[in-house]
Amino acid sequence: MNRTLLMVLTMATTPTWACGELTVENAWIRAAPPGATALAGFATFSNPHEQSVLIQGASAAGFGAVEMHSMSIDEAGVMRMRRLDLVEVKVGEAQTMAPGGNHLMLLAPQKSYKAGDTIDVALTLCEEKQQTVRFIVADSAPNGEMSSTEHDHAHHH
Ligand SMILES: [Cu+2]
Repeated sequence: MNRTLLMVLTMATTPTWACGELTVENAWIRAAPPGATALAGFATFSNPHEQSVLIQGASAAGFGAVEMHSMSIDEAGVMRMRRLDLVEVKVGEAQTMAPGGNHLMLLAPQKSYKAGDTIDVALTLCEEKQQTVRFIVADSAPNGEMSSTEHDHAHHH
């Protein structure tokens, strides 16, 4: 976590952040062929507290690093991923990480995973506070949801 950034954000808006755990649904990691250098994780986070909760980082045993990324498609149609230092989960507004949008990027796996395996990811929510979330490895979203981006791609191919 970038301490300077958090200080700037805090001074700019003077909010107080809740430090409690998030409600997590549909936590899954897309199955990838052996030798993949990164896996993408998705979930829907909602906030049962009275102030925003900040996800400030993540880590997982068996991976070199876990980053939070946004994804967009530039004018040339090329997918761009950008690293996020913070993801804010507002009260009453679910933060959805789904294919085509924000996601967790689990880098440098030390072994390969197959559908049905589970991976525990520790989210850093505030100083000294972590929440461990169990993700299931799957070929597609467990609830069958399809992001708008995926939907578009399905029609174009
Ligand atoms: Cu990414």
